[in-house]
This record gives sequence, structure tokens and C-alpha cells, in this order.
Amino acid sequence: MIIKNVEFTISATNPKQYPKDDLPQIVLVGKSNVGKSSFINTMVNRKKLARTSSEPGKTRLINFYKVNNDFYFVDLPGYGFSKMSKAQQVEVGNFIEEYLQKCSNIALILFLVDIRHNPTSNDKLMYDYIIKQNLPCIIIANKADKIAITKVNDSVKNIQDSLNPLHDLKFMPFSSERKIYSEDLWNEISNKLNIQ
Ligand SMILES: Nc1nc2c(ncn2[C@@H]2O[C@H](COP(=O)(O)OP(=O)(O)OP(=O)(O)O)[C@@H](O)[C@H]2O)c(=O)[nH]1
Ligand SMILES: [Mg+2]
Repeated sequence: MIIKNVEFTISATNPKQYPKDDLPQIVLVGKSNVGKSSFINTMVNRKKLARTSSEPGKTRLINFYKVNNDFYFVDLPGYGFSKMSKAQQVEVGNFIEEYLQKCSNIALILFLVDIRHNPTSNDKLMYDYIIKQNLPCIIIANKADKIAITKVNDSVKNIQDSLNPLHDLKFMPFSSERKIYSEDLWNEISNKLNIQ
């Protein structure tokens, strides 16, 4: 995919603020600190478009980034950030659920998990929710640079066995740090959107 332009559109807290056009939306979900905002920056080759942090809980709102006037990347807040108060965690959970329920332009969910760990209980809840809502989804095993390249395939398979024993969803590795596998992801996204 050639990135001709990418622009931050809006930080939304409620559905009235979601973009009014009908462009398809590619949505990043996953626990806090798993690398959702970094993923967007890597894919569009912009270091600081989406704000990232080594401290979990950086993204608190729903951020929309328009790419090539063709689609949006939607950066959702991460769940499972233990330092957030219970009330804030509930608020973030509500933002996420409201978005996933009310947005009718979701073309694809990119569900990030950490390649080094078994999916968390919150990851499993999110997975069940996505399946129940029948949302199109690819699971991305992120931070692949943190393990030996020879272990990548086995780690991805272990995560799939745990989350999706029927093996009917696509699982792919990724690394923002090394910018590897981004071509494979772009192929998936452009196929889904039917654009080049
Ligand atoms: N090694 C490595 N670090 C990564 C990768 N992706 C993200 N990180 C680091 O992980 C930390 C969190 O990244 P973010 O992109 O802010 O994570 P997030 O999922 O948006 O987090 P929240 O906004 O809290 O939900 C940062 O220190 C990133 O530099 C990766 O592929 N490899
Ligand atoms: Mg973020």
C-alpha cells in the first residue's frame, strides 16, 4: 500500500463524534501496552502520529486516523490496565463496547496479543465478544522481535490453540520494532477493503 496521506481526524468519547462518512474502519483492539498505537505508526510510516508510551494506558479515547481518503485506522484504548481506577476501567470498557456495537463501518478488527504470553483472561473475553458479535477479525501476535525468529511460528500456533482451537481465524506475527511482516498485513487489509 502506498501511503499518500494520513490525517488525525478526531478523538471521540461518544458515538455522535464518530466520523459521519461511510469509509470503512480498520480497528485496533487489545490490552493496554500491547502496541496498538505503535502498529498504526509503523503501518503508515509515521513515528509520532498515534501517541505511544512505555507506560500502559496511553490511549484513553477512540482516535480515528484517515488513510488515503480510503479508510480509517481506529485506535481503541487498551483494556486491563491495572493502574487505572476501577471506575476508569469501566469507562474505557464502555467506550470500547459502545464503539464495537454502534459503529456499522467496521471492515476488520486487528486484535493484538503479545507473542510472548498466553492470552490473558481479558483477551479471552474480548475474543468471545468479537465472535459473538460476528465481527471480521485477524489476530496479530505482536512484539515478534522479542523472541527468536525460529520460535515465531510455534508461538503463534500456541496462541491460536489457546484462543481459537477450531483454527478458523487468521493469526499473524508482527513487530513494530523491526517493521517486519507489515507487507503481509497490508495485503490482508487491501484485500478486505478491495483497494491496492
Ligand atoms: N519490542 C517491541 N516493542 C513494542 C512493539 N510495539 C510496541 N512496542 C512498545 O510497547 C509500548 C506500548 O506501545 P503502544 O503502541 O503505546 O501500546 P498501546 O497498545 O497503544 O497501549 P495503550 O494506548 O495503553 O492501550 C511502547 O513502549 C512501544 O515502544 C513491538 O513490536 N516490539
Ligand atoms: Mg495506544
